[in-house]
Amino acid sequence: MRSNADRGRGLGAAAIGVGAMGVGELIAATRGDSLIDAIGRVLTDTAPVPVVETTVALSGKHDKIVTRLGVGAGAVAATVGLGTLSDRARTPAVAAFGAAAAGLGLRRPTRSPATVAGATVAAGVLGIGLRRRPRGLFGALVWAGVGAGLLAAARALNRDYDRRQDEAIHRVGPMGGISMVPQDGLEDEPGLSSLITGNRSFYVADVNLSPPRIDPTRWRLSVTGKVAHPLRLSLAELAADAVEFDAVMVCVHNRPGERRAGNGRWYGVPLAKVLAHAIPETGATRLVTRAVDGYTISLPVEPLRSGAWPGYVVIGVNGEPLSPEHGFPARVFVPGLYGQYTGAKWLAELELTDDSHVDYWWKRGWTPEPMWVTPQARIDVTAPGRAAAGTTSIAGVAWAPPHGVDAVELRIDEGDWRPVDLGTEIAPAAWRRWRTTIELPSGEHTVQARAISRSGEIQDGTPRAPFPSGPTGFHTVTIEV
Ligand SMILES: Nc1nc2c(c(=O)[nH]1)N[C@H]1C(S)=C(S)[C@@H](COP(=O)(O)O)O[C@H]1N2
Ligand SMILES: [Mo]
Repeated sequence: MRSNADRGRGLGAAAIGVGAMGVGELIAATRGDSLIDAIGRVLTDTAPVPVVETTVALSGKHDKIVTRLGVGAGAVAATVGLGTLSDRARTPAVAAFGAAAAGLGLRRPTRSPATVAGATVAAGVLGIGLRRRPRGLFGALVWAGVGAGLLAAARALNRDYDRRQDEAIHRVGPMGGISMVPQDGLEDEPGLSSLITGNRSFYVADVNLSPPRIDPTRWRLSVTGKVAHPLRLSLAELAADAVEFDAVMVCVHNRPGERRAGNGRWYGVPLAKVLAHAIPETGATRLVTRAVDGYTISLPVEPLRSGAWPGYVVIGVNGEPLSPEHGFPARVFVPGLYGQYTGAKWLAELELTDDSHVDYWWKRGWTPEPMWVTPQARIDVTAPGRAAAGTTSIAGVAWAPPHGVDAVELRIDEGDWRPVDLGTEIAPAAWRRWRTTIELPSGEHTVQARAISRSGEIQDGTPRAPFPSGPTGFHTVTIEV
C-alpha cells in the first residue's frame, strides 16, 4: 500500500519536474527555441501510427496543444519515476535523461545550442532537486510555482520571436493580389463556407509543434542534385515568375464532413518553369521537396516537367505572403494531390534525384506514391428555407481536384440521389459551392451528399479511415423538421 509519505514524495518529484522543465524551456527560448517542441516533434516522428492517427482524429485542430500537454505530462511522470530510485541509481538515470533531451538539440539541420544548454541545465536542476527534495507541500508549491512562471516567461520570449517573424513577413509586401474577388452566385447563403478560405481560418496540418522562423532576406531556394544548372533563387526572383491560380488543398486526414480543407487563390511559379531553368539530367526521376527542418515529400519529375501535373512553388495566397503556419516563405503545391503528398512547406531545397529516395510518410507506413484527392461533398448548412414555409435549405462545398466537380447529389433517408444547384466554377481545381431547397415531412431525416468529378469518378460511400490510402464515406447529417 502507498503511504502518505510516498504520495508526498511523488508530488514533490512532480513539482521538481515542473521546475526543471521551466528552467530548460526558458534557456531554449532565449534563442526562440523550445525543448518541449523538440521532444514533441520526436514523438510525432516516432510514435506508433495508431497513436498518431488516434491523436489526430480526437484532437482535431488542437493536435499541437494536445501534443505539448502530452510532452509536459510525460516529463513530469518521468521525474516521478526518477524520484522513486535510490540516490545511487538516480544520478546516471537523470544524466541519461538529460543527454537524450540534449541530443534533440543536435538534430540536423535544425541544430539548436540553446536547446542543448536548456536540456543540460534542466537535468542538473532535476538531479539536485531530487537529491535535496522539497520539504512538505510548501516546498512542492514553490517548485511548481517557479516552474510555471518560467514556462510562462519562455512562452512570452517565443511570442516575441514570432512577432518579429510576422514583421519580417509584413515587410515582404503583397504577393499577388485578389484583383477581383471571385464570385459564384451563392453569396447570399448564410452559413455557407466562403468561396475563398481566409488565411486565418485555413486549416493547419504538419508534424511541427511550431513553425520554423525564416529570414526572408537571407532565404534562398536551392535547386540541386541531378541538374545541369543548379539554382539559388530569392523570393524576389521567384515573384518575378509567379502566376495566380485557384485550388483547394485537402488533408488526407479529412474525413467526410471535416474542415481539413481550404480553397485558396495561390501565387506561385510553375514547377515546369523552374525545372526548365535547372535542366534535369537523365536519371533525375524524383523531385525531392525539402523543408528547412529536413522533412521531405517527393514527386515524380516527368509529369511536373511536362506540365501534366501543374505543380507550383507557392510564395503567396490570397494576396499575401504565406503565413508562418502555412509555410512562409515558400511551399510546393500540386493541385489535386493530398496535402501530405503535395510538397513541403518552409521549403529550403528542390533536389533532383533517382527513385532511391524514401519520403517521410513512406517511412511512416503510408502509401508511398502521391495520392490524389477523391471527390468529396460537405454539407455546411441545413436550415429552414427562407423562400417558403415547410422547406429546408441545404448547402455546402464539394471538390474533385484537378478535374472539377461535375455534379453534387443529395439523398434523404437513403432514398434516390437527386442533383443540386451548383455555383459557378472558378477553376476545376478549386472547390465548388452548391445548394438546394427541399420539402420534407416533419420528423427526423438523414441527409447525405456526394460529389461526382468531371472525370466520372463518383464519391465512394464506404466508410474508411484515412490511414493508409485516404478516407472514404459520405458526410451524413441528421435533421429534425
Ligand atoms: N514541411 C512540411 N510540409 C508539409 C507538412 C509537414 O508536416 N511539414 N504537412 C503536409 C500536410 S500533411 C498537409 S495536409 C499540408 C497542410 O498545409 P496547411 O497547413 O497550409 O493547410 O502541408 C503539407 N506540407
Ligand atoms: Mo495532411
